[in-house]
Amino acid sequence: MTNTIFEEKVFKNIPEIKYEGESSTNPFAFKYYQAEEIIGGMPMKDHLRFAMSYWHTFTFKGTDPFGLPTMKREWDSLGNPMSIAKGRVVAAFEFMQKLGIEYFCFHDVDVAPEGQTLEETERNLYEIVDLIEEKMNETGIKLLWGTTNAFSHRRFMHGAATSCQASVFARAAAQVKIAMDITKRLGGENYVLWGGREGYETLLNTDTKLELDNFARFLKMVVNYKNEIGFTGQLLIEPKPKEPTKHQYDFDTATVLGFLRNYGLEKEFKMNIEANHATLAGHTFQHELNMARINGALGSIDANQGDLLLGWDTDQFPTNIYDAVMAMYEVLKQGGIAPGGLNFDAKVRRASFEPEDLFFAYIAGMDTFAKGLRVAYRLIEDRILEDFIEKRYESYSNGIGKDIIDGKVGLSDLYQYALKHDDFKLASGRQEMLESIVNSYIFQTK
Ligand code: XLS
Ligand code: CA
Ligand code: CA
Repeated sequence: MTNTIFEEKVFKNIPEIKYEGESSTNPFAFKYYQAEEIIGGMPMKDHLRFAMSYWHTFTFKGTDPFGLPTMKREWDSLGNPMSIAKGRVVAAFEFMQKLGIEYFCFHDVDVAPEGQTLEETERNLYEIVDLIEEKMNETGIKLLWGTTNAFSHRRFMHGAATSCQASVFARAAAQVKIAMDITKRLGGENYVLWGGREGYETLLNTDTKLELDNFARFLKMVVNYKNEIGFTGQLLIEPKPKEPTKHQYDFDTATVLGFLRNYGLEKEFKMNIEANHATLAGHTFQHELNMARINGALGSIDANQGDLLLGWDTDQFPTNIYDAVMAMYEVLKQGGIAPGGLNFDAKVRRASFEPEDLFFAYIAGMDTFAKGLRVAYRLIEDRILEDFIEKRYESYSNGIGKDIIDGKVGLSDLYQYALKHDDFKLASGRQEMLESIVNSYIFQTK
């Protein structure tokens, strides 16, 4: 069936992307990403677990709030929506194979058109899932995570799990059920819940207590269903502070952790941290990764970047090496990202409308994170930050510091101590020195 969709390969003019090393000037080659190269006892590809985002790569056509589509894709000329959907599957697997990407992620609506009824939507989905499954078996490409889109359709104008309308809550639940069934069938390693429109525009019309309680009720149903069907993947929540709503309930990692603990859900969910969402929350990417990691909640990563001057969710391909180094530093510190991975939740710019641009974008993102991995690995191996940090806090390993840590003293004891000790041994934080060392690791690492 698949061979009859296109007469030739979709990306026939584009070569298979291979590693050529740093000195290569070939735009269709990796300069840093060498899938099988061993770093710290593991191939690069297993550290990075790159995934393709189906929606930005295969359904995005270059629209923005001011403009119509700019991108003409070969699959879009296939006629009816189901043929287009099938063409996308064939093109997507060819694309991933050419780049050597082993995982992908998708929302239900990315892969199949919505029908007039839920039943028809489900039928459409399963027809496409059959083809996806066939392609997965043929290529060995795997599903990093599945999810549902409960935010685009007009029925979700007031939210999904936090909608004021119970029948919308029910519809969102039905969609999640179907998407979880599909994710399980395709061997998905995670299931993502991004809050979509779970938030508010104005408090004048919002019962925040009921909405947050309902959100938790919804997540409990997700956990119960996971157990009911025996889905063994990791459940992930993706924090985002705003956009589309003025305030999203999943604001950032700290907010989500507080919410989960409040409702007794903290053991069930980890975080899918997105770089652009971190910056929208006024944090660095590393801050969000770090907060998730130290709380045992770093599950997976949406590796993109925003434009700090534009200030909205631009979902650009990551090319900032500094951010990539510090992100991979957090990943290595946690001992790896599996069963999560690095999903490029990123889209090419509206004016980058040619198919080649999709390849250049992924090559740029994969090379940036590959170099980030190399640098972060060396930084940790040389204990550059570890030794400094250890020394910086050494006052807590003996004397009064140890008593504080061991819970042996209270305010009165410390009052007595402080009366006798005002000889504070303060040392410089050496920020600039450390920044300069990190820079030299970036410059010198091949
Ligand atoms: C939107 C989110 C979305 C999730 C999946 O801003 O990043 O793409 O990753 O629903
Ligand atoms: Ca985003
Ligand atoms: Ca995302």
